[in-house]
Amino acid sequence: MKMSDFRLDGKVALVTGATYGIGFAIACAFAEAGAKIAFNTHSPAHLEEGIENYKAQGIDAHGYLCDVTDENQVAEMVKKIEEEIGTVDILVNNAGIIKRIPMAEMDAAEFRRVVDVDLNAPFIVSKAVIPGMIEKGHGKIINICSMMSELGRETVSAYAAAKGGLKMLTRNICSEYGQYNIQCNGIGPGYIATPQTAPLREKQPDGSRHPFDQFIVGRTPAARWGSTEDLTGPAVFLASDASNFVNGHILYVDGGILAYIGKQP
Ligand code: NAP
Ligand code: GCO
Repeated sequence: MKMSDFRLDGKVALVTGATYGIGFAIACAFAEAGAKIAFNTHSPAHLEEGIENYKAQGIDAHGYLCDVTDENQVAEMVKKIEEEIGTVDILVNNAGIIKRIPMAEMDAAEFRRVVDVDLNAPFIVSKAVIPGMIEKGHGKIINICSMMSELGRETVSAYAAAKGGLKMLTRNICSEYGQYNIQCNGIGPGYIATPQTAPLREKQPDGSRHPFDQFIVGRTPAARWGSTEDLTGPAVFLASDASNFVNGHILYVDGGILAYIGKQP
């Protein structure tokens, strides 16, 4: 093993849903490690904004308008990436949504949409890049899982079902394609400060912290929310040759939440 095994020089990385938030931070770290970056968004307004966000970091990223739940759009995007940058070496299935609704009040259509973006889309995008990886003789797929791949909580039934499923999709891609030198692993972030979790951190009318914010800090041995940068080292490791014998693993990056029973009274 050489320290240069942690580098991603010349590798083509596709990070889905990466105009901001966790995906953006991971893509920026990949670029710093030497990779060429492709990202997508399903919002036309975010496409230019995303490209500008990367430019501001000195990164010449290729942005694509693509809804990851649409098989045709994904196939078209992967074809364009191959023509414009090269075959995808590294895929991060990061795009995701959450709907916080008590299960008994949730419409089946809302449940299906969450499963569509958070579970079906990683299947669709992985399926689109795996043939190119087989041809190239190597590939890395990183699925962004969650605490909810292991734990439940009120109002997030669809999200937990999807992220639990994503953990098993990770193990299955490893099982099926490990023989082609493709490693598929997951990252399970703890509670990270991004737009997705902003409603859980909103200040109360009296200026005090949101009760959920206090709950999470108390539930995390590190006693803080995670930052997007907390995820970048683990992501670079799982994208690099330094992790070539790590396969089907979910790396929880959670400040210790899953190890902790909670504060004693
Ligand atoms: P975020 O700030 O809400 O970003 C989500 C991204 O997904 C956006 O860039 C959005 O892009 C994209 N997206 C959503 N639907 C899409 C679709 N149909 N097609 C293409 N892109 C789509 O979320 P985040 O907090 O950075 O989360 C990123 C991932 O980490 C998600 O999978 C999330 O579940 C997971 N995660 C987050 C946390 C946390 O605490 N924040 C913890 C564990 C896991 P556009 O709107 O521009 O299309
Ligand atoms: C929630 C949160 C979580 C986090 C994350 C935890 O409402 O509980 O949004 O689901 O985003 O996935 O790992």
